[in-house]
Formats: sequence, C-alpha cells, structure tokens
Amino acid sequence: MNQAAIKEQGLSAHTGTAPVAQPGNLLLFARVVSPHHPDVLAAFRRRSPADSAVRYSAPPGSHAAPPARLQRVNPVVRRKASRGLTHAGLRAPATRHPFPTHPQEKVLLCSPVLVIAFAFLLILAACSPSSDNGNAKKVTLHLFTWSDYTEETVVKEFERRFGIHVMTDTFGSNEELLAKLQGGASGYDVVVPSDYMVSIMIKQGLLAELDRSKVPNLAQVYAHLKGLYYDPQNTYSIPYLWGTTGIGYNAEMVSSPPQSWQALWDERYKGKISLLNDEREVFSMALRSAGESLNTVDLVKLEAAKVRLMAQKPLVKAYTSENYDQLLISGEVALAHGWSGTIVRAAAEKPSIKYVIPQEGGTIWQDNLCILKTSAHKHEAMAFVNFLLEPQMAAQITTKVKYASANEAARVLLPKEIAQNPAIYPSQDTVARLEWIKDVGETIKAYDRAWTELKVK
Ligand code: N2P
Repeated sequence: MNQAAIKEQGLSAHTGTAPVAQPGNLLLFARVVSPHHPDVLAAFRRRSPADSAVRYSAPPGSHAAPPARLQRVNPVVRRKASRGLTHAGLRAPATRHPFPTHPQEKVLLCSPVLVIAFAFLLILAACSPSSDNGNAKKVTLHLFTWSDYTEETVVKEFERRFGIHVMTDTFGSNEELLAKLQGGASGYDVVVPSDYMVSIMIKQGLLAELDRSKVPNLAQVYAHLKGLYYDPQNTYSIPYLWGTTGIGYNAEMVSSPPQSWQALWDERYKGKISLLNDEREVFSMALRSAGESLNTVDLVKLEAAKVRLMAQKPLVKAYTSENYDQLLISGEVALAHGWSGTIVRAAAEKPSIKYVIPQEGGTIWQDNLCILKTSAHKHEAMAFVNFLLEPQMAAQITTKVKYASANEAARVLLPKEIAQNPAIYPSQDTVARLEWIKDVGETIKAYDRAWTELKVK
C-alpha cells in the first residue's frame, strides 16, 4: 500500500511488527478473527462491543487518548490482522481479561468454529514469513515532519541497514504539530519542530532528553547552528535543516523584482498573491514590513499588523503552506510568501521563478530532529536521527528538498548549484537582516486571536 493510500485511510502503520506465534498475539487474533463469524461476534458483543476491535495501546507513560489516525480499524487492518499482521504498536492491553470466563462463553471456547479458527491461526503462524526470518521484532518508527521534507531513498536506506520500518506523517505548521500532539497523537517517535516550537515543546514537557553519545554526527553540525537560544545545550534537539522566509515571484508576471514586503499589498497583483498558512510567519511578514520586530509583544503594534493584513486579504488568492510552489509554476500566482527551499524547487522547474528576501528582512529558521517523551522506541529513534545526519544522507536530503543542511560536512558533497545557491545558503550579510521567531509567552493568545479573526472574516 502506498503512502497516499495509507494516509487516505487514516492509517499510519500496519507492517508486521508482532509475530503471531506469541501468546499475546494469539489472544489478539482470537479477538480479531473471531468477529468475522456471526456466532462469535454475538458472543463477544455480550462481553463488550469494543472488545472485538483492534485498538491502539498508548506507549507506556502516555496519558493521552489514542491518536485519531490510529483509532480507526478498517477492513484493511482486519485483513492484515487475519493474515498475522497487526497495526504497528498494537498490543493486547495487559488489563484485558485473557479469555472468556463466563460459563456461556466456555461453550464457545469448545465450539468447532473456534477450534477451526485456532487451528487455522497456528498454521498461519508456522507459515508466516516473520517467524522464518527472525524479523519478528521489527520496530516501526513514526516520523512526524513537514510536508515535502523527506527523501524516500534515504528512508529506504535506513530501513535496509537497520531493519527498522519508518512511517511518515506530515504537518504544515508548527502550530499544527503542537495541536496534534496536545490532542493526544502520542504514537509518534521523531518530530521536526522549528526553533521557537522546540522551546515551547520543552516547556510543555513533550520532548525526551537525548543521549548525545548515540548521535555522534552532532559533531558535524555547524558550530553556529548548535546551542541556539531555544535549546542552549542541544539537550532535546538536533539541528537538521534550516532556511529563510521570503517572496517567490514569477519574473514574467511582475513588472520588476520585489524589493519590499509591500509588493504583497500591490493592487496590480490582486488574486495573484499567496501567503503561508502560518500564524507566526504571516505576522512576521506584516510586522517586518512596518519595521517592527517579528517577536513584538506590543499589542498596539500587533493590532496594527492585523489591520494591514485585513486590508491585504482581498488581494490574497490563498493562505497555503503546501502547494504554493505549484501555484507559482502554473502561473496562478505571481507572488508567493514562502520558504526558501520550496521556491528553489519551483525555480528548478520553471526558471522564471526567483526568490528574494525583502529589504526589511524576515525570518530565519531551523528545523530540528527531536524525540518525543512518549516514544516507545527511543533507541531506534536516536539511530534514525544520527543516520539523517550522516554527511551522505544529509547531502542527499538537501539535494532533494533544497533546504540547507545543518551538517557542515554535507555541504562539500552537494552539487555546486545547491552548495553555492544564495537562496539556499544565504550570505552572512543577508543573515544579518534576519530574525528568529521566538516564543512570545502569553502574548501568543493575542496572536492567536488576531490570526483567527484574519482567517474567518
Ligand atoms: C517545507 C517546510 C519548510 C519548513 N515544506 C519550514 N520550517
């Protein structure tokens, strides 16, 4: 099943992580398979309707509800379960009653239906590839990262070398990442928050302390990208990819290259402008365009930025963080507020597309590899983090996604047009005009209100 199909079905993992030939799994399959038979279904329904479904068991120590995407049990999972595969991470919860003890249900245990079902399962267990190749304990890591941020061949190489399966889900903003985790999506192992979101997640106790002895490739990260304000000792975060926020434009559609953020208020481009669907980024753009810090906690300045964004709204075709490269390529927009790498990728497809950081300056950001405190596979997660920072792998990732790698050793391995592209690796002068987004503390509530108002009105 491909990723799109998996996503579409609301599933994120269903590779054989649990062998059938273990008592716990026999129990699980007894519950999974038996509901297909009406007699058995009826018997189980007497116990509890929910008992006949495969359910998510949260990683130890997690109080959160199962992630919505893991709660659904669809026919594919059931089919896989009946073949001896389970939803990754599923275990028969220890607190469940092992076998029916009700007298009526003892009858069921002896019923020919169940005897046949068990015999069938035992045969399946014996024939299962997982019991042949010693793959029985194959772990599945769940990666939650930005869309268009993964290089499939690198992930496949990790899977091949380590025998660990990786499932990827994507998000479009730091706020979406946080909201999903706060909403109980505790099935993830590795997440990729930006700078300011790392500090928020540390504060909220979401991140695991890293065992840096397991991430020796941290030594290859540029010194100036380590120990940044959001995690001064890199206790919780390993720098991964970094970039800037600016304007992508189609030189064939604009009269002259935009110099200022004001271009995004130019009536001539009404309906041909897209903005990131990203609260902090949009306010950063509005604040910097007025010469203010993008981390202002001054409510008057914030309100003024909101008023300007409201006035701009009729010109905006879309607030999107996920397909503005396509909008630029198709000519549906002439100007896109966006992230460096995504625009460089669009430019590779259509050379009239260019990237500029306006004179007022904008955002510099760094995305980081972090492991969730709730991860049940921290050891494997650490191996994955270290692997992504191997110079060869890091170079491959940057070549594909067009965002700068935090790994210094990777740069010399890059094709010249990437290593020397100032839109990917900006000069020191450009960097000097940029500002990091920071946690604005309680003022975020005012930002949230202003953002909601902008989006709904
Ligand atoms: C690319 C995401 C860029 C990450 N789709 C911005 N922090």
